[in-house]
Amino acid sequence: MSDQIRSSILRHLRYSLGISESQAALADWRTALSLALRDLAMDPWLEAEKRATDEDRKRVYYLSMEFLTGRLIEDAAINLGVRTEAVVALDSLGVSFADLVAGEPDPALGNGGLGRLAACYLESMSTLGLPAYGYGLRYERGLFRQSFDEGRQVEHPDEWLGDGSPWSLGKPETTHRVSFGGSLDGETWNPESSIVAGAFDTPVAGYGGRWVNTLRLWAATADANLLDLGRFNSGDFFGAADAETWAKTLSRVLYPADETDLGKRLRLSQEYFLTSASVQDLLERFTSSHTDLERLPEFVAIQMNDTHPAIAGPELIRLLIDEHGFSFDRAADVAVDVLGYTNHTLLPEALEHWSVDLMGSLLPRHLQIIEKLDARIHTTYGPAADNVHLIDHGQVRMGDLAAWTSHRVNGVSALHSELVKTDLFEALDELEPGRIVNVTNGITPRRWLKLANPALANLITETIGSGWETDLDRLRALEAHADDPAFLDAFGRAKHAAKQVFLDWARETHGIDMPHDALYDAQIKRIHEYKRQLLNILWTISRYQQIKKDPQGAWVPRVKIFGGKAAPSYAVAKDIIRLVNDVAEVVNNDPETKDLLRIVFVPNYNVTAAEKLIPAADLSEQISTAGMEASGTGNMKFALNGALTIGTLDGANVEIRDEVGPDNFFLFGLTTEEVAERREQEGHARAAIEASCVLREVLDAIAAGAFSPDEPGRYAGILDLVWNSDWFLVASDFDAYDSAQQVVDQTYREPQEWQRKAVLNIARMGFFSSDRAIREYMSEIWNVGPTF
Ligand code: 26V
Repeated sequence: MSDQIRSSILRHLRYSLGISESQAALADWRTALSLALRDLAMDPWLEAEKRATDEDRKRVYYLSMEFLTGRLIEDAAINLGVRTEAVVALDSLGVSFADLVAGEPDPALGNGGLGRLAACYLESMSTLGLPAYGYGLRYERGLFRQSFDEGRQVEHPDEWLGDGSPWSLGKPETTHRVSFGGSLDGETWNPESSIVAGAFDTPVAGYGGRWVNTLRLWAATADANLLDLGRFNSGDFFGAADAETWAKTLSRVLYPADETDLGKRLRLSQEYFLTSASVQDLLERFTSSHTDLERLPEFVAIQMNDTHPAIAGPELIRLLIDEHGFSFDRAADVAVDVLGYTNHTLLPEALEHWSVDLMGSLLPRHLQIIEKLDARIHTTYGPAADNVHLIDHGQVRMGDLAAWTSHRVNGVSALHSELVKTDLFEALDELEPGRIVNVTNGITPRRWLKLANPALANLITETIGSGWETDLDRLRALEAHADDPAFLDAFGRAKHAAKQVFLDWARETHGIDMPHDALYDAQIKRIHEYKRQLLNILWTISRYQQIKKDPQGAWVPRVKIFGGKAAPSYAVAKDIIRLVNDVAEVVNNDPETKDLLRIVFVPNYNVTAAEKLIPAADLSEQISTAGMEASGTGNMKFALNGALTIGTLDGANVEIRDEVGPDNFFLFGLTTEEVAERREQEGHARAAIEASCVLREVLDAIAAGAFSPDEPGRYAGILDLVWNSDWFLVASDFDAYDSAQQVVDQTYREPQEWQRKAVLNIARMGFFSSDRAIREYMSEIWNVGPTF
């Protein structure tokens, strides 16, 4: 096989790229290897599509505005079973696989958890042999690249397409016209303009290479009609291209905000562009081999990843009525049977709504359909549905629209799904019991263990054999080794090796140095007040102050690692980033403390950084205000890689703790119910601060400018929030967090005890495989039977 790969690389270098071996730069070898691997995926890819068609299998369509795939080369090589062969082939050509992969762009087509979940799920659907398409947008620019300037976040454009994107196959013959604006004549829509969506396909190979699905990303394509020749000929060259510029804008940028709906008109246009192109595409596939659209639900399941594609219901209904002669009621019934909706957040500011004016001007026919859907709910359920409104106060509520046009609504952890029932869609749960279900998130063990952590993956395979890659429950067999000192030693060496990989990467990529022998304590995720990076840095300051008081004390050396981006418009989140960096500047340069406490803010956190960092971590910070983190998936990745969690009873933390056992999890903090009660108490923040001398001292130091001597008032805003409102209960949870951190230290002082707990965490993580999650979607939501 390595010979075959070698000659394929050479062939692509010469005949696809037109470059001779002696002239090839590393980037050329990278492209050639990508093309060679893509070739290996091609036969199973075409075969999968053929089989799905021949056997008339039900297909799943996963609609998502975000797919955070991470780098593709190594993942494809592993899943196609040729990683070793690819390394050997390149070696024989004098090229290092590691160097080659290190320069691969990481497509940042997502903001965070929701986009990464979509990528894990696509990979699992392929591994399970489920015929599926991921549908998304091919943003020219992904999420911004982050750097720091004097501690402040600076955003730079992301240029992920710079390498010509060898993995994505343009399909010029696959296009759909998406219409906008115009007017209604009764129920006839006369749109004002349209934009052509062109398909770009990326293969998603399942583990073992037996099945390959498609990630189809839509790009706004050049369309001759868009150039206004009249204006052009009259000399208005720029004005002539206005329509074309607007069209191209649709797939230009990914929204970097995950808490506000900025740029409303563009954002809604992007969502409709994705949804309409995808629904047209899947209907075309269906009608090419079927005649009876009434039977669509037997052959098609559409999953809406949050409300971003929630216009799918009205769009499908529109197409069934306007193009296929359905009645409104039949069309609505079919749509509900086909659609499913996953909710990923309860945060009110992230629940999308669009003004009736905007919806009416951009999508008048859809607005009309939404009004009819709203009326239908009230005729069906009568007064019991009095509180249900798809349109309210001049706003179209996309969460309610998605929920009421789906046969299943799911939350992403047990706790979150309960809150979806009680706090978000109470009427739906009462009127249609059983419609709201839970599917706890999962992660793919291929990328998050086998690829990211070869040292640990090899140890596991040596100890319990292979097979865990596709049956993660087999990790349970590691329990039998949790008391074996030789095995624990080997685990310690694997962790040590992973730390070395992270250290080398951090030094080479970012010029950051840190001690090797320390407790690596990491919090990596979007910067959000509810995730409470602030709690973490306040505690870090308290540790600094304690060490300063007792520099000879028996402190457990710690490296506090932070990673994450703030939405460019989220001022408080940006202040938190700056505070972490300012504190790092003081602590890391203090000779008395720098070997005992180090703060590292890894810039530009992304999938690649996560792959380096997670295997190296000893402690995973999952410290959100209870009730606010829908699930979390980083929490699962850390535990699978043998980090212990310090966390609140929030999201999937609850289930992680249930699985690994309370003794193997550092729990602290208020529960969801206690959070609600505490928020009702007048002056709770001030009371909590006054009861905690440790916290008080921390806040006083910040206020005195200890970390911003040139501008002592820099953090007045943050301090005011903590003292006077503290919605996220940083002050209320501080002392409990501090106590839990003391237990962390005590445990870490007993290396075998720590390692035993870490191994038990790994052994009990089987449940959190995305294969399990996808099987649940298959049986509870998509109604598709087992595959292979
Ligand atoms: C909202 C918006 C609003 C408009 C602008 C762009 C944008 C982009 C994303 C979002 C919603 C973000 C929701 C999200 O990522 N939720 C996370 O989903 C993870 C996967 O289920 C879950 O583990 C995290 O707990 C949850 O925060």
